[in-house]
Amino acid sequence: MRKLKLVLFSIVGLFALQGQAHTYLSESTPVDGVVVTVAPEEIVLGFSETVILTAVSIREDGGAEQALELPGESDERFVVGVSDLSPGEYIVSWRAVGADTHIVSGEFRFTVADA
Ligand SMILES: [Cu+2]
Repeated sequence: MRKLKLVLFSIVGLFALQGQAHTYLSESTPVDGVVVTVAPEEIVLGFSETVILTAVSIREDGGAEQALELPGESDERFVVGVSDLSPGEYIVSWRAVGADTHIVSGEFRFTVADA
């Protein structure tokens, strides 16, 4: 029984370590969930470590996805241009390859309010 507990603790510890090792999005502009009154002209994505950004797209909620132009280099922080965002709710989706070669992805949303 004692051995089993030890094994279980080891497994839990291993998962915790792996979780920490994964790259994650540590900051974004606009911030997830925010309501802005001025439409942003750029999207900023900041990661916990250097990544290769492989895809960023934006879509208005219920609308078609629009791929955004990627900055080429690997980096921790990326500025991606967007243009002509009319009032509405937007979802930014991203995908990147972390330093540990794992593929990570996620999304965040923001609302452009009617002026
Ligand atoms: Cu990882």
